[in-house]
Amino acid sequence: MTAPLLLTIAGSDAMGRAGIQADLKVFADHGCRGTSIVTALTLQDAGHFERLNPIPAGLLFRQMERLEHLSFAGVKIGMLATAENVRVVCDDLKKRRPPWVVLDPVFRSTTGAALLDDKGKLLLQEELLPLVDWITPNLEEAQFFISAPVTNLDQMKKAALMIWRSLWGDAGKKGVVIKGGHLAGAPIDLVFDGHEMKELAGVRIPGGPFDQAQGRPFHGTGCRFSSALLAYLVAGQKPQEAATAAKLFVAQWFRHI
Ligand code: PXL
Repeated sequence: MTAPLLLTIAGSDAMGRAGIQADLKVFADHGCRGTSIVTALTLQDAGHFERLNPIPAGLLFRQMERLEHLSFAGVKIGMLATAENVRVVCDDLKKRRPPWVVLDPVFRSTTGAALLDDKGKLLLQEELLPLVDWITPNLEEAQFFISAPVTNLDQMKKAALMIWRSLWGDAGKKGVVIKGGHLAGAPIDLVFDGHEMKELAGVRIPGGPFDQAQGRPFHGTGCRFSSALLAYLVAGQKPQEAATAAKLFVAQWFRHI
């Protein structure tokens, strides 16, 4: 059997910690073949985000056209940068209808830079979310989607339920993982597949991505988590198991860099 073919639609991070470079590595780590479509070029190094350069929507569309003949087992969507790019991706998904789509909303870089414009956030919520299967918002993104504070586990549970219900009704394979890396206490992620709510406990690793004491913000965990989640879903794992495996995979990565 040939390895599953996956697509990442995301920004470029020349350092390879985040974005398409990271996604392609994660796909390969899980025995998948990978293709990529670039939405933006970032200029950054560790801890310093200099500039976001969105790819014009027409050029994004041209990249998609070149891959039109391929049939993907799954698509991961990361940073989109502009509302125009969100629109192009929506149109492509409607045509392509891939079996699995995982969306990491990516509103901001770890250093705080905006990675999606305001119109883009609204369009993503209204038009893109209903087209995908799994979404992996952090606390800030979940808060935007429900227009209410999401700063503790209780609020994360309410948010997961609200997001799921507002998007998918009773669709079966869809779900949301709210990433709690920015919680005040232990970093707990919350997985909700429409049936079961599961907490994924984590530990704050000294020097790791959410260790505020380390001084240098550390990026790439969100990209890797969503790409690994896609690979496990495509491999046929149950969503709750896929999310658990993805969290473990990311934890192993940042222990070793
Ligand atoms: O972590 C968010 C993110 C996503 N995609 C790219 C990035 C970043 C953060 O820097 O560079 C390409």
